[in-house]
Amino acid sequence: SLSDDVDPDAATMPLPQSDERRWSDTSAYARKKILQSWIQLPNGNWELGKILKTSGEESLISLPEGKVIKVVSETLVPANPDILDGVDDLMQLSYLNEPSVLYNLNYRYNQDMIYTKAGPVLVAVNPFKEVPLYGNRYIEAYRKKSNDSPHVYAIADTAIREMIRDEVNQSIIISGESGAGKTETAKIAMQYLAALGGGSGIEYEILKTNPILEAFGNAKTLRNDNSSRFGKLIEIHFSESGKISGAQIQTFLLEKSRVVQCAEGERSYHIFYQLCAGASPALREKLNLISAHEYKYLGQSNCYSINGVDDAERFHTVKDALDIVHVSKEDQESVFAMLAAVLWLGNVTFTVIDNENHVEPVEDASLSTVAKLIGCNINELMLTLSTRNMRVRNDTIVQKLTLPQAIDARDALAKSIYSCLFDWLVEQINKSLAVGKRRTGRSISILDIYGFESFDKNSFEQFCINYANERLQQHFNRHLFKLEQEEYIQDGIDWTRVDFEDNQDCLSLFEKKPLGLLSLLDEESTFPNGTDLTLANKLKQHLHSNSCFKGDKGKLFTVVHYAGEVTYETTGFLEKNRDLMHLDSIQLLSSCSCHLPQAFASSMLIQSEKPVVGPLYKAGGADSQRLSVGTKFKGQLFQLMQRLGNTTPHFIRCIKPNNVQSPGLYEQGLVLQQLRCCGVLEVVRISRSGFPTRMSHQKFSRRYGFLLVENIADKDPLSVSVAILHQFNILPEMYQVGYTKLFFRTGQIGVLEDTRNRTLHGILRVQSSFRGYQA
Ligand code: AOV
Ligand code: MG
Repeated sequence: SLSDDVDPDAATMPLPQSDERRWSDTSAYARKKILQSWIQLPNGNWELGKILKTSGEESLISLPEGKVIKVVSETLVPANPDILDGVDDLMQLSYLNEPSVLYNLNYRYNQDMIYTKAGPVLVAVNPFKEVPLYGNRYIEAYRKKSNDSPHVYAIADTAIREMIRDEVNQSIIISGESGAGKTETAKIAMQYLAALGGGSGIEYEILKTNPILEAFGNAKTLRNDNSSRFGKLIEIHFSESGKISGAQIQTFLLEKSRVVQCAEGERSYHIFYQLCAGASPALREKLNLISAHEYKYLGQSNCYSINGVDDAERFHTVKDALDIVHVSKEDQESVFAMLAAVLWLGNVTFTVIDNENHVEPVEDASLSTVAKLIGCNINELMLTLSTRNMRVRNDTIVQKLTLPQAIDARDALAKSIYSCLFDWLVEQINKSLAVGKRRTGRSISILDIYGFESFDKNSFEQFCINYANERLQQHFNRHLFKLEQEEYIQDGIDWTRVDFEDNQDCLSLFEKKPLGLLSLLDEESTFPNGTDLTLANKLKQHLHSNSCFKGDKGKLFTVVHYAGEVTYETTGFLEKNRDLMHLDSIQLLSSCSCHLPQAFASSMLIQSEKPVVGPLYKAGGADSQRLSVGTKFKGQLFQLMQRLGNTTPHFIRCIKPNNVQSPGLYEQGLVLQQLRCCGVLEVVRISRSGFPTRMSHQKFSRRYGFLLVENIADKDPLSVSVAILHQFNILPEMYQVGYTKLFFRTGQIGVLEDTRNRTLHGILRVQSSFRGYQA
């Protein structure tokens, strides 16, 4: 039922029956003289076989090892002729089916050609090793257009050109699972923009934001040794002459919980280990630093180092980068003091002081170091960690904390110091990169967020990360499928719809009010008696009939995401969504003698969205006007989508070829699953069968009308256009005439442009030789 301009038999092809054959063009083999076919082995992988004989129901196939097997002809999937091996755009494949695409990407991957076009989308397969594709020589080649193989550089180049030509802001939107290569790809794109738009020196600063943000916002996870734990949009501004004039970075929802807790085999943020390994003896002494494994926050996951990474060396890289973005030495030292304070907070312990299990912090070196590093009174620190001021009617009463409450208070303080520090750094960077007066409004934004994640245990963080990925997926769908096809239909052209996996249902599951995941979570977060279990029950009660939701036992529930099912455990959801910061802690920070804690305290108070509990508010419940983490994140994502909606997007899809971060290992099943869920093959199909070039009747008749032999003086643009098409024998299947526009298949307009150029050239030559004759 899919239209397909390459295979004339497409319309008569039987509908694919199973998922595996969603794209298989199983046409009549004997009739079409197809020589090779893909055979699916019992392990799911595909192998290329020669068709020896087909007779109706069954076919004889010879496999590479010389084995001959008999298969049901229906199951054959046509393979492309060898001449198409490794084509650099999947659009060029005669047979567009899953095994052919898998094979093509694999063929290229084996030769370090990790980039392949899928129509308008660039597919990048992570090499997990250095590949010789980058640097000045390559940048130069793409700039001069002497290299036209698919590359991030080519995408960045197109973005710059289109920004200048159309005067429209551009975006480079990078997506893919965790560990697929988004962050590396974003850096490669930045490298190209910096090389072409450089000159003022600001480009150097822009590149140096990467090591800083990665140190503070990336960590080793089970999926990726350098996993981004925040989302990032960097908007690079250009002057009229195409030179970089500044940049602005926006970050999204940093994973705070990692500061105090991370899973076995994972690490906290890189900067902690870098500081412990790389600090000079003087700094060590000043911060009272000990080694990483002596800090409880870092010790709990039993993982201190990353293969091939020298944390001490990275520390120096980060310090140099901080210099370059104008963070003063003094501020840098304050930053390191905050990091040390967070680490030492984790080592603060408590003792029980009465028979009601109330506790107070042990007065040891950990506690006094924290007080010294943030510059507060040690007694006030002790009180903040062991008591809570509460307003009951008109009195303020002091409540003593039990051990779990005190640990929560301590960890909350550590998390907020860290996340404020992160925001503060981004603010400093933005000040340094500020666009200034030379702003033209032209920009290229690069989006690099945390990729889709599915672990054995998934919590609130994965919930938010995967929700963000759903949003991004919809942007991709809208742009490449929905809007494209709507334009065809609106203009009344003959078009058979290409189906795509719309993820609106899953997004609605998150966003619907009042019965969506986020609303229900918010509601339960405001109930004083809400627990992780009551939340799980509430979700199951209201959402059990939603096709994207599955209730599981206890605190578990499953969401059917575009990229697969993920089972979440509600443990900690309410607390993380509320993200309460006790006023006592904010007051403690504002009383500090160091300037960073003071700045953090005021930013926490100013940020009206920040829920605060304390004497001003009722105990246990957050002020209802303050936004929860989930709702705030949703708002940020909406804004992001709006901003991206005003740009011309360029999409890059990163693919992770294996789960062990190894070079040279290409797992068919894993790659296929990623290609399927992000709709890469549908994109190719739509581009191939679609009409990507379009021009209004007016513009077309103006541009090519002079080529006509007949007189067109009093004709309307539509008639002129049709006359042009006829005169140049453009085949009817190569174009469509819409109400307002003409639509062309790929490459068609080129023929006309050539004629136009030749004719114009001829006219000019005649003119100049005429002038020459006169002279
Ligand atoms: P991600 O950004 O997509 O994951 P990264 O960009 O961090 O993934 O890539 C993971 C690792 O793959 C990198 O640390 C490199 O070792 C390797 N890699 C990726 N692209 C390339 C390349 N072009 N050349 C060489 N090595 C590469 V996450 O942030 O976890 O979603 O949240
Ligand atoms: Mg990343």
